[in-house]
Amino acid sequence: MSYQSIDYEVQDHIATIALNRPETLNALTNGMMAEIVDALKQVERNRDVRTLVLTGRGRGFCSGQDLKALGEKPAERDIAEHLDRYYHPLIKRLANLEKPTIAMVNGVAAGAGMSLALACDLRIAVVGVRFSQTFVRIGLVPDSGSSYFLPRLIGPARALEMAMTGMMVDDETALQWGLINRLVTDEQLQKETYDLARTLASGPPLALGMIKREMAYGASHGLDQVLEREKDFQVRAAQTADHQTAVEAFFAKKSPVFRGQ
Ligand code: T3D
Repeated sequence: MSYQSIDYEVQDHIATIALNRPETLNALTNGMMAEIVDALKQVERNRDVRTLVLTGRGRGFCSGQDLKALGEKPAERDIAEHLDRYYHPLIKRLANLEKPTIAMVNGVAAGAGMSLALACDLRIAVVGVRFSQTFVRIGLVPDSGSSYFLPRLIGPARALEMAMTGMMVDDETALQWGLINRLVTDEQLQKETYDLARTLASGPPLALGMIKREMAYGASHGLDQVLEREKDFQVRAAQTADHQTAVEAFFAKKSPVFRGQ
């Protein structure tokens, strides 16, 4: 599939999806969401890809739903169908991808555009970045997973304040609140992101996939269930060739080479 609204490339085991409608700050259209889902399927299928970077072209990361695409009578659209058909498959596929994901947040992230950043595992953002749950500003409520991810990430009080006011959260606040992992200059953004992506791409792929699932499970289950889940995953991890070779590498005082086996 050749893409109109995104760029997709793979280099050194790292896939990059770049939203590419900069004139709208990368607002989401149905076509763009279908393309992202298609690219995510490629990331899933391609064993050569070990890490995903999601970013935007131009000065924005993503401004959420393309408001122009809603037409003249937005209140009359079938929003449930729209969410079911486009947003939910995208967010689920991104959040459930069994490979590490990094949002390289190059600029403003608003509405479902912020949800996209939240659905990634890690966020590296540029100085000057802004985040907003703009939904309320247009009389809507958070969707695309924002009300799932946001309170878990920054706590219910801050999540509610963002959702109820649509306030803009600036770069330093985002870092202080734990909305982002790192805040870097424009010049450092690519290097910091891809250094981290390379670190993740050289890790044990099977264990990394399980770590994602373990942490998500841990966030919404009790201790007894979590201990059982950890045991299940640890049994699987311990049976991998990657575990065996990493222990051998430790005693040989060498760096392990993980093969995803
Ligand atoms: O069916 C469904 O609706 C379900 C799904 C809903 C999910 C949602 O995401 S709802 C929320 C939709 N998004 C928004 O409400 C955000 C709208 N945008 C903004 O509030 C602001 O643009 C930003 C805060 C993101 C950035 O502000 P600023 O001042 O840096 O930029 P700007 O001047 O507002 O925008 C620059 C251009 O991008 C501008 O076009 P122009 O005037 O230069 O031709 C603007 O119209 C365009 N743009 C920005 N956001 C969108 C957009 N065009 C279409 N859709 C957008 N979301």
